[in-house]
Order: sequence, then structure tokens, then C-alpha cells
Amino acid sequence: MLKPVPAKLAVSRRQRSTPYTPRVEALGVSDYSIVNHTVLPKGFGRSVEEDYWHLREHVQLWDVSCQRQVQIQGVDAAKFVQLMTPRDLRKASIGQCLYAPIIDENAGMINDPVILKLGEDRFWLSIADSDVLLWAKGLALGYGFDVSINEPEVSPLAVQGPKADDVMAKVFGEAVRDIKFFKFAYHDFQGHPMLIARSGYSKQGGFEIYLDDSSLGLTLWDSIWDAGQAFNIRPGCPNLIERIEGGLLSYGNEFTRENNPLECAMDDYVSTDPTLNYIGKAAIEKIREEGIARVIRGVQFDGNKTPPCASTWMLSTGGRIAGYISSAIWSPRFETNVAIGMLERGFWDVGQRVSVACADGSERNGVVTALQQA
Ligand code: THG
Repeated sequence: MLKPVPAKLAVSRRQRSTPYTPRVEALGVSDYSIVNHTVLPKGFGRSVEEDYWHLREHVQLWDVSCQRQVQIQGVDAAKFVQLMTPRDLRKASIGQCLYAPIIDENAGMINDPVILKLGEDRFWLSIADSDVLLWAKGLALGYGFDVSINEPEVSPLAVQGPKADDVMAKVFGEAVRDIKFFKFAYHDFQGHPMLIARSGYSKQGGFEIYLDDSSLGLTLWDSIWDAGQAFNIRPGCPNLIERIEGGLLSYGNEFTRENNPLECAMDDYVSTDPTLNYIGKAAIEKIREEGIARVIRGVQFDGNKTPPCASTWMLSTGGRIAGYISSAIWSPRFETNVAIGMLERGFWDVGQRVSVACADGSERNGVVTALQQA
């Protein structure tokens, strides 16, 4: 496997900035990642631990414009989106968000978007880091579906943390408090309807605003920022400690196209209804028959603070390979290292002891946990 190289990233037009980038930079962003060809802030000069405590106690504003929308629109849209996912969308209602695996003909994971049902003939796939647009356009052309597929200029902004409701109510009115988990509604912002969902890449609660007019980006940021001053708002980003403890998976890290959704512990999002048809169904049925060979779990391991896990670290038990971990960090709350990994059959029971081969050469004593550790 190719290792990441320790060099600076050269930026050009292909690495897209966002409507919020000027504010993110003014507030001292210290690192970016690139997701969906778009910058994703990774820090603002504070430690991940400091950001973690703040996210759990207060409220943060995240530029998650890299969560791009693949829009599927047209008379065949519902049929077509259903073909792309093993999650049963037939009873989904307009205004609903659905976390759903997108798989290929071998049941390999293409992506794990949040699907928004905007209308009977209009959907957004709010994607993780892979080019779903191209997969979708190829499928629609090949199958002859009557749909138009594009990536609209939509830039999600997340307000996350226990004080998110208070901040959002000040900006959009008290009615935003009534939005239910994984539902969305439109609320006025200076005469412009804003799509607001109760969702986000943390377990601390909050909202995502799907801005569809980039010219309002700075005004939107500033309004939330100003309203948030009374609640100790800070700029932030998905927090590695929080997401590992919460068991939130990251495409390309925890799993790739080499993995199927059952290995990714997504059983709840893979229909067992024989009347549902989707790409990869035969492969899913075969995997169900044979049983999965591995599954994603949590792992905790001892020793001092782990170095960053930027590739995969082997797990073993008594000289036998037990799997690997794909993300790891020190948890200041559990006072141990927390990780997410892929555990081979025979080694995936909660409580299983494993040895972790860290990148710094150390071997740590680890134990398998449930995916959601907190
Ligand atoms: N928000 C939006 N788009 C996204 C993400 C997001 N696209 C990329 C990436 N994140 C997709 N991955 C996830 C992973 C987990 C969740 C959301 C997106 C999530 N899961 C809930 C949980 O685990 O508690 C359960 C969801 C459910 O009950 O359906 O929130 O963050 N817009």
C-alpha cells in the first residue's frame, strides 16, 4: 500500500475553496484536508483534545462544503436512486435524510452518503470522498434512465454541539428547534429559504445548513458567528476523538471499495426484502449465505498517546493476523487510545485481546470493543 508523503500540498483550481474560506482563514485555520476535491479545515491552532472538550460542551461552526451534493432529478429519479443503494427508500418521505451505502455490482462500497429526499423526483446524495457523480452518470446512461445528474453549487455549513439549538434559534427563529433528527425543513434567512437538517458528523447534536447561494456564504457565516458569541462558539471541524468514540465511519479510511456494507456494520441499511432490487443484490445475498469474513469494530489500546494512524496498523493475536486498525487517537475521557478497525472472523468478539503494531514500532495491548465506544 502507498504511504502518505511528508510534503506540503500544492494548491490550484482543482482543489476547490468554499464560500466560507475567507472566514475560515481569517480565524486561523492551521491545516486542510482535501475531500471531494474541496478543502476541509482540520484545525484552528488548538489541540484536537481542546477542540474535543469544546465540541462536547459548547458549539462549533464547521465548513463542511466538501460534503458535495450529487443531485438526481427527473421522472425516474426515485427508481434510479433506489437502484444505487441496498437501503429501502420506498417508504422515505420528502424532508427525510437517510444514511445509505452506495455499492457496486460486487457489493463493494462506492460511498456512504446521507440521501436527502427533496421531492418525489429530486434527491441529493450528500457524499463522502469518492466521485459518485461519475458512477451515477455512467449508470443512468447505461440503463437509459430519464434523469439529469449534476453537482449543484451547494455548500453545507454545520453547527454542532449541545448549544447548537440556541444559536440556530437566534438566527433562524424558534421553529428550528422542532426539526427532528435526520429531517430537514426550510427556514428563512434574509428572504432566502435555507434548507436546514438536524444532522452532522458528530454525536453531540446539531444542524447542517445546505447553502445553495454562494453569494450569501459570508453573511450566513457572520450571522451564526455573531449569534454564537453568547454561547462560546468556535470554528471547528469533524473531531477525530469524538468521531472514533461515537463510531462514525470515514470512507477511504475505515473502508473502501474492497469492503461490502455488511463488513462495515451497516446491516440496518441493507434491506432483506426480496422484492427490493438494487445493484449488488446478488452479491449481498451470496455474502449473507456465506457469512461475512470481517467486520468493523472499536478497539482500545494501552501505552502512551498513540502517534497518528495515517495508514493501517496490523492487529494480531498469538502470531495470527486478527485484522487492522484504520484510525486511532488518545481519548482524554477514557484515558486510553481509541481506534476503529476491521476485525477478522474469529477475532471480532467484544473483549477479544489483540496486539496493535503502531507506526512508531511499538506493540500495544488492545481489546476489541463495540463500534460505538461512548
Ligand atoms: N453530513 C452530510 N453529508 C455527509 C456526512 C455528514 N457526507 C459524508 C459523510 N458525512 C457520510 N458519513 C456519515 C456517517 C455517519 C452519519 C452521517 C454521515 C451519521 N450517522 C448516524 C449515527 O451513527 O448516529 C445515524 C444515521 C441514521 O440513523 O440514519 O450521522 O455528516 N450531510
